[in-house]
Amino acid sequence: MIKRISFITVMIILFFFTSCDFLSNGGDMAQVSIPLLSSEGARAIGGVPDTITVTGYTVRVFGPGMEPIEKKIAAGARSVNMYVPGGQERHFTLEVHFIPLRGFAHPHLQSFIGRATADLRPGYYTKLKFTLHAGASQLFVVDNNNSTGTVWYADSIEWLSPGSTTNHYSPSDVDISNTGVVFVSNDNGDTIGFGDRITSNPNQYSAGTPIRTIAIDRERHYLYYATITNMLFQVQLDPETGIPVNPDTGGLYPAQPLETANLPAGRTVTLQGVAVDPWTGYLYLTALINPGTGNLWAVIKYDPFIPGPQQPGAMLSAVTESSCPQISSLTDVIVKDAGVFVLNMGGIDSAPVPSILKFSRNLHYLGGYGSLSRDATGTLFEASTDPGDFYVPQRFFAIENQGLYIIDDSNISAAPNGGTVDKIIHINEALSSSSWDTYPHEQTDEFGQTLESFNFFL
Ligand SMILES: [Ca+2]
Repeated sequence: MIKRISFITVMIILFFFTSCDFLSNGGDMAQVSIPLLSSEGARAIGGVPDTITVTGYTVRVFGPGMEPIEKKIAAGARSVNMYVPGGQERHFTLEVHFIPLRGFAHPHLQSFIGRATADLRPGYYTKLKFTLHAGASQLFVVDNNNSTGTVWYADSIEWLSPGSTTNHYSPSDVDISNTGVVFVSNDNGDTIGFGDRITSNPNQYSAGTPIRTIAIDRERHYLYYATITNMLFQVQLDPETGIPVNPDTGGLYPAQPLETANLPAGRTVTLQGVAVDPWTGYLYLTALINPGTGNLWAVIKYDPFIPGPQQPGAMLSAVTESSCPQISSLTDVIVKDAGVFVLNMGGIDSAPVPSILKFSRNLHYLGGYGSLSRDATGTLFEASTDPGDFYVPQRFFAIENQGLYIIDDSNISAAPNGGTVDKIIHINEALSSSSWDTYPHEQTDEFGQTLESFNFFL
């Protein structure tokens, strides 16, 4: 009997090794195929330049009623074949990892990403196609403590190859368009710089007003920006070039103002953060609104395309601090596969609230993580890089990279060199302390700056 079980076990193991795509033989699975080479029929991954060498692929799947799936595929694979639980709205991400060769225009890019959504019938076969755009990138971190400003960059949070460039603008945010062009907004002047890489002399898009934050829809080719006067704008990007220049006229596309003055929830008092849901094109906004009974912090789900009373754009739903007491004061927002994440900060001498709040795409509160790093008095910040210890989380960055990258700003004085104790944080979408990492790895008030000299916003 023992021998028989062993034989069956070996056969099962062999089965999985020889046909590892058969995740289950249950009747609720659907087969999905992604051709990677043109010899496999219509190649699914158009848009890969010949100035890169592909080093591998990752496929991720999520959807209602199923556990997320992640599958790694070696570089030489001809196609991806996998079994996925059948059902509606299976969201597939194909990430193509590569190393750049000579002549690749965007060496800060680390992957291309494509997305596809499919309804899968159990027992049926579906072939997926992807249009790829810029994916994971080097970490670009805006540092805006004075009127000159710096954009830091490094290959990873390990910061093995630090570098920086001083820009003539006062950088407030950075994002990357579908082709890999880098956009940096400016909250002192009124421009958004864009170019193939970070440069002190980029091309300029004049916004007319200083810009607090930007977000780029790489699927639908729009740049969004929110001004320090709390207006929201949409600018078309050319899909071929990824820049806001109309190829027919050579001129810049105009900025379309979107409706924010009369959101159904009330007047927008401040607009802090804007994020794009790449799956739908909807925006998520972090804002202080006034419904007429006083100011309320809110996370707003927003459709930028729906016709409005004067301008396009309308709120679809919102969650405010009156219904979600964990909301205190909000800075930035990001949309990942796992949901909508916002950066939250209470007063240092107020009741603690989580520093990161997680919501479903329909803005149901799913939980929080972290708190302000307080000293023994409980009323002052204390330098710490321990999991869950935050200063003032200001902004998400590296939007297409896996997990959450966060600028954690402070004005804690670092005694020997007079700067402030600031750090950058990485944590996974599950908000697991075991995934927590910071740069620098350790900090104290006295030696806040080790290898870097971040100042950020405070
Ligand atoms: Ca600071």
